[in-house]
Amino acid sequence: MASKDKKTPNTNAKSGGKKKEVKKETGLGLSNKKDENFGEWYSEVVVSSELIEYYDISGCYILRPWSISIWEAMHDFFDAEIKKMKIKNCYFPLFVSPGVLQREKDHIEGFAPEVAWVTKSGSSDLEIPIAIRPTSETVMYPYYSKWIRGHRDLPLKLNQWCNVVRWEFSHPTPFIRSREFLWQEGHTAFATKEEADTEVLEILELYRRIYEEYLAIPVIKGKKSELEKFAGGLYTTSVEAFIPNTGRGIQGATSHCLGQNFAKMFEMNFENEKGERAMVWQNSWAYSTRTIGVMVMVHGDDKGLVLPPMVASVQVIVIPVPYKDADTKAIFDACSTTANMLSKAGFRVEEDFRDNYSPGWKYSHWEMKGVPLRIEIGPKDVANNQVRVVRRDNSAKIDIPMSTLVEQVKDILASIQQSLFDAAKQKRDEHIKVVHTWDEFVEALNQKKMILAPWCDEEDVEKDVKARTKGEMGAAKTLCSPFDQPELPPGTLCFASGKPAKKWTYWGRSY
Ligand code: 87F
Repeated sequence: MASKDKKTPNTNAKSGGKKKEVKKETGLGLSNKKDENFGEWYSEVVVSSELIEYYDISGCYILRPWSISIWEAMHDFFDAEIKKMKIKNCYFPLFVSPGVLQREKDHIEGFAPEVAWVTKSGSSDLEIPIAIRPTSETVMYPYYSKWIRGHRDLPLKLNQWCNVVRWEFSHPTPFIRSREFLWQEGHTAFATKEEADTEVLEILELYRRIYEEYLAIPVIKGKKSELEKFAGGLYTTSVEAFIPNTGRGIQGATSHCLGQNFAKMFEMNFENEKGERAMVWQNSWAYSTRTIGVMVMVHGDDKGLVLPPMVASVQVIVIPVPYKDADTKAIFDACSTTANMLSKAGFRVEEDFRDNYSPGWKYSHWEMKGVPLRIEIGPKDVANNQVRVVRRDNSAKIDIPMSTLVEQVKDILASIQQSLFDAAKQKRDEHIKVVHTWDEFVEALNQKKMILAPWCDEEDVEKDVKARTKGEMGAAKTLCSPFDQPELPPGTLCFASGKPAKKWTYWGRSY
């Protein structure tokens, strides 16, 4: 093992590296506290838990196996679900020719500064510079146009798992805002708007499930305002999460109905059943590695990462606790037996048999990495045919007889998954404030709340709210209008304009 890894739980610890050398228990972990120094805490957690390593290009990060395994857990779920929906995977090139990119120039205008270009090969300039995909509409749709001829070619439902590059200039944050990130992008084309509308919501439901069932993070499903929607589309739906420590909302994933805008630009039309030319209806949808950042921010604590069991590549870590004069072999054998038993039962288990680290060091290490359950086995446990189980989320310790271990581990992991969600939801809900007036709105914003307010749904009013709340912390904007709308009694007025309100909308500062 590389000497760097040995430093994990305690960046100040001596990491000498000689085998056999038993490390002192330092009890040290993170040097920043989540509630005192959130930004620094986050930067420290993502590195110390071995999710990422910083890279020498700003805004780019190395995703280490620990983060990729989380990405894979979500991938496996989502990929299987979209296959049930008859969506097929494909792969289009990373590069975009400038001509095609320009074809959607209306909506790309705002995004243009973020597009990265390849201008040289070796030392010679390319005759025509080549763009790197920031998203793949312009890459894919010329071929959709070619492949879609008649109504029998529809629906065309493709997805790709890939990287994209957006040369952001605002402050980069690992997972949350990076210049290259991983995502899946789905691009589908239908004969009718009804089919497209249905799919938008089916995909959004999968995104809700990724957040709520896998990452244990409550989200709000809703529709984006005209100002905040994807400009190239007809309407945008999203799942919105909330980071209590910063009081910011964060868009978790988006599912767009593109309408026929791109069909016009890229001439995606087909002969319908009546023999007439018709234009396709399209959707596009994506979630990215940002999901992992939201998970770290919501569940992490002062000991490091906290992984929901559903996405943990190691759900249970087994650690031998040998004492002087104790029968070490019996302890190690009990660890292996335990790990094998749990592994056979379908849990993701590992043993930490390294002999150059003390049990205490190992406890801190696996706590830092967020493993949901730790099993400690010492001489007393061997004698009693039991193990000691410690929960990462609440530090509860339980002695469990080997005879009921499998069932109990199953129950405890389920309970951890549920508790994480419940705790996150309770905290999120405490930060939601319903307001009716501008003064209440400003007060709630200063208290870092996510605000639910009746709104007239006018773009000028939204722009005005942005302008009036501009400041060091960033302006407030609409997050979404929840599908689940509270009752809006007749006569309710917009909190910002005083005009009749049309809907309830979530507002807040956001990432
Ligand atoms: C940055 C540079 C160039 C976002 C960009 O949300 C273009 C864009 O089109 C751009 N940043 N977007 C919008 C992406 C829309 C849409 N694409 C497919 C999605 C889901 C997946």
